Amino acid sequence: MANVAVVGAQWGDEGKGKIVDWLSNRADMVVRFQGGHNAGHTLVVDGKVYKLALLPSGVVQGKPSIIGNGVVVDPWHLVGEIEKIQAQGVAITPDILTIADNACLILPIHPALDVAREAAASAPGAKIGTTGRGIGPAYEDKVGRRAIRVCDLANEEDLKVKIDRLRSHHDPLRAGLGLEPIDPAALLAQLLEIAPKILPYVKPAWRVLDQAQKAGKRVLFEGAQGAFLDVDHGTYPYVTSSNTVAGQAAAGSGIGPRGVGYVLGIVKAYTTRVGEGPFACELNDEVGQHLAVVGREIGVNTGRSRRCGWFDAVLVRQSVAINGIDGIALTKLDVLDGLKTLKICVGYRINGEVLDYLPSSLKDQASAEPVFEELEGWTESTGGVRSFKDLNAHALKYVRRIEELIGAPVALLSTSPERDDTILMR
Ligand code: 2SA
Ligand code: MG
Repeated sequence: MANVAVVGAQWGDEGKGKIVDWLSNRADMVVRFQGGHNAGHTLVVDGKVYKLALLPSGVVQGKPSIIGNGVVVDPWHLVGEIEKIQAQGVAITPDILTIADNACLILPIHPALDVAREAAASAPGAKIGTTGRGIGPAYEDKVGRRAIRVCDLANEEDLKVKIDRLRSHHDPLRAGLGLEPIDPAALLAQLLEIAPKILPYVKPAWRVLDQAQKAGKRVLFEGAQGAFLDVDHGTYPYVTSSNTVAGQAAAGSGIGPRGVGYVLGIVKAYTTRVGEGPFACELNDEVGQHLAVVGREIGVNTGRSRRCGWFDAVLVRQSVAINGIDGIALTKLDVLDGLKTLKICVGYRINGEVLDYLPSSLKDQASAEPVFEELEGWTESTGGVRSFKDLNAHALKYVRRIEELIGAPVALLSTSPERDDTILMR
């Protein structure tokens, strides 16, 4: 199949950046279909490091790239990111970058609301641990049918009307949080100032995609976050506000479901999550410390430390089902080097019963106790191993057991941050 969708199969930070980098080399076009600048990918191309949050990874390699309708776009952040990447010597032109005209904007009022709400959340469990980028409030305005969209930037009168509509919704909310009312003239001026920097890239993205399809181009759909941060399928309410699963690659870019192609789930050889929420396999001991330190588990985007734990096969099996994952890329196996015994979660004990799936109720999720299976670890280094036959027997056994438990094959194995340390398993 020509097209590939890359999705996080856990709670984000599975190492999508490196795999997307590796795959975008082989694609003709790269598309972002959800989330916003709450994503954070580091790309290393020809020894140069690029940090992207909103731009699709393809731009760095000069591949036509699309910011799809499912993305929420902070135009000021975007212009800043374009300028930063351009300063690194990458040409970003309207031939390379398309911004969907029907994508919704993140306005300065959104991060302000996001941050104020988090700060005001004092009841137990009320804090989500968001990235503070305004993602949630922007999607609220989108589904509330009052968002300002990218296409509105071309029309001052439309902007005025929409700003008024936003005021009637937001001003009471802002007052409740001690924020000043929206200053409509200032917001309008800000939007009119940024508009000419955005509009050259704005197109009906679905058409660009349709034409690429008809010309036989290979498209890479670049997911952000992970399946258990999905607003429907994740550990709600400790989720992001978009659908992060592979199905969204179609709706969030304007292509039919068959156009999505092969679904590659990115899976870390252990589990991490950032922010609040249930995490049955979390380790607060020296093994957790090992994973955090050796795995350098610090967020690209917000610099927050990630919570770490054992591999959760129950979670990933569920992810394989809800995403329609055809194969996985298993990352950071080398982080497990040197651990004597490895554990894999194969069930959850909840209210005295063992379940082989994660139930939807937050209470059940929070009380779930992992049922573990133990495997022998290895002392050999798997870091940088470039051929399947060079993996030691215990590491291979661990990989094979994961495949069995999750019901999907390991299509790629990544053994270091270097792009070339990627083993094609099949
Ligand atoms: P928000 O800001 O509303 O999306 O936050 C809601 C929850 O979602 C979590 N969240 C994330 N967790 C892990 N990684 C994220 N982004 C990755 C990064 C990018 C990736 O490296 O920064 O893997 O694609 C991410 N974005 C949001 C957040 O911690 C809250 O729990
Ligand atoms: Mg990341």
